[in-house]
Amino acid sequence: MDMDMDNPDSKRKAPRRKGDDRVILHFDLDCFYAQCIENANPHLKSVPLGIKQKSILATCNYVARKHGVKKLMGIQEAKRLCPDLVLADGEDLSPFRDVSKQIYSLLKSYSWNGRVERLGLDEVFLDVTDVVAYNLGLVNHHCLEESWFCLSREDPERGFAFDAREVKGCVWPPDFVSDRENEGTDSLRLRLLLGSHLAFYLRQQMEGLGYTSACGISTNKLLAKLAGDRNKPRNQTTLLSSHSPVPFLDPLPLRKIPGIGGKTITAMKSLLKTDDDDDGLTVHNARTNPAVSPFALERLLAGSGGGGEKGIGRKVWLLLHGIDGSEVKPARDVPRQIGIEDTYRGLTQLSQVRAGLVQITTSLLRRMHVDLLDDFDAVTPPISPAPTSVGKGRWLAQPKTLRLTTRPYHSPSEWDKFEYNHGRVSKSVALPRFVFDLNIEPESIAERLVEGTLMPLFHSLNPDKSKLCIGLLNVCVTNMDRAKESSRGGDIMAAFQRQREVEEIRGVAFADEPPDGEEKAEDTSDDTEVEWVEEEDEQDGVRCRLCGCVIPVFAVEAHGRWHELDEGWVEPQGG
Ligand code: TTP
Ligand code: MG
Repeated sequence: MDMDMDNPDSKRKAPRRKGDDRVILHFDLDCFYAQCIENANPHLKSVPLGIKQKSILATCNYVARKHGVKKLMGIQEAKRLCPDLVLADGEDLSPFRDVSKQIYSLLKSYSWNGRVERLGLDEVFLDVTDVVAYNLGLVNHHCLEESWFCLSREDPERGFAFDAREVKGCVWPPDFVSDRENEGTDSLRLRLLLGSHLAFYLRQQMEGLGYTSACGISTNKLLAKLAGDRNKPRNQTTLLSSHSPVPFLDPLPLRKIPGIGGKTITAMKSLLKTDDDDDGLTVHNARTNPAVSPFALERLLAGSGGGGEKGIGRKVWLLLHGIDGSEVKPARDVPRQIGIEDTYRGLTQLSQVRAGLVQITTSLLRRMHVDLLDDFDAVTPPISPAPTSVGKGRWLAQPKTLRLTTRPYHSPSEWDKFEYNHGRVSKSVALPRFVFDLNIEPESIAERLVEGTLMPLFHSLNPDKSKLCIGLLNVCVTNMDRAKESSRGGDIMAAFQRQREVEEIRGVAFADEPPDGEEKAEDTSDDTEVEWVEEEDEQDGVRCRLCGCVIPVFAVEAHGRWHELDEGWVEPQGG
């Protein structure tokens, strides 16, 4: 790297771009929960629809957005703006999770390198560098309009026809003029162009399942995500910044940059000596201010002063220049952990705690059957009912650890005092083997697990019964033990084989299995990697520590629960 972190004078050197030989797609489903509900109730597609969680809208469809209704708006305000707004309940996340899984499986099935990463429930990154490189070699430069995009190395007939003279969908900058004559055959433009046609094809496949989406096409995750945001809904944008992404980023509010959180923005404001509100503070303001340098940012954000990790200054500096070396993580066929939680207005009796735990644990066991058994149905309808009977099939992975987490109840008046997780305590034990017995109803297993394991854990976490006032219970299984051929007598390989066959029947290639020890790939030491999870909170509503959205105080709880989905698929219950 050509920057010297210890030398403030190095601050004006343009950072070297890295990773721009990749082609990255970022898909974000349009008004996701609303589309799920609409597909189950098609008559709702043409009316303004809001999806309600407690007293706010988790989302709303685009018909409602035309009336000024917005995501995370309070119901009252939304009704005032749009009296005809139809409200649907969005407390039960199971149908959204099922659709999310279905869309993810679809996209995964088109990947050659297995780099397919979910972000939340409705966003997916795909690294298609290899597919694009392969197709680059197939382009006939004498007949671009009759090009063929090949989706399989084995079967040249699997693919689609396309016109390689133009990028598909929107481009940025909108007035981009290509110098095709001089760009050569391996130009960045041509690779992004191929990426744009693949993105369009994949969006059409998702539409075949009933789901429209926005997509960004660029050379790294940061830029792909931001590009996709440009033209929503049901559209796509290719960032053709063959020289520099800086003009694209410069006008954006700093808070829009994933990886730059509220804490960074507050610190930055002090460095810039500005009182601009968050929307007024742009990337350009920060990038061009003489006080801002990797060195100054490091001093400000890392160590004792800022509390950030070493190297944060440089990371932020690179972000301001559109540089993000972070890899699209390899796809997982089983989640890292599965957790279910519920929030309460203060449980004071042990009998209430016990009942809550039985309910959560029953849901958790059902979720384990869906996510960890190999008999998944590849052609499930978009909204499928949660399984209610005893599970079938074989375990693809068995979690070894059971964790209970509790948190005291915080009344709404305390929400601005405490973070969402304030007072959370957890304890883990080995998960008893009887939970994997598929001949016993989940309800019976749950009763046994609560009585024999979870209640004792609860007592050790909350020894003082006289002060009981529980606001949250979370039960989670983790530490997955993937089934091996040797220990399963060949079952697991047969399972993967069956899974492949199902995929092949659908006419798509199955992604390579991620290598064992895939965690390593996530823990990359790449020094231009962006942290995709950030931390901080703020006044004026509350700035979410994870996504940077400012949300009304009353929505903090619901929003926090929603974010649990990002990490390990933790599913909140209604209530
Ligand atoms: P988003 O992708 O942020 O929103 P969206 O898909 O509804 O709308 P858009 O067309 O702008 O992409 O989030 C995906 C889903 O996650 C959303 O449908 C509802 C849910 N969600 C919450 O439950 N709470 C939240 O705070 C947010 C931001 C989203
Ligand atoms: Mg979305």
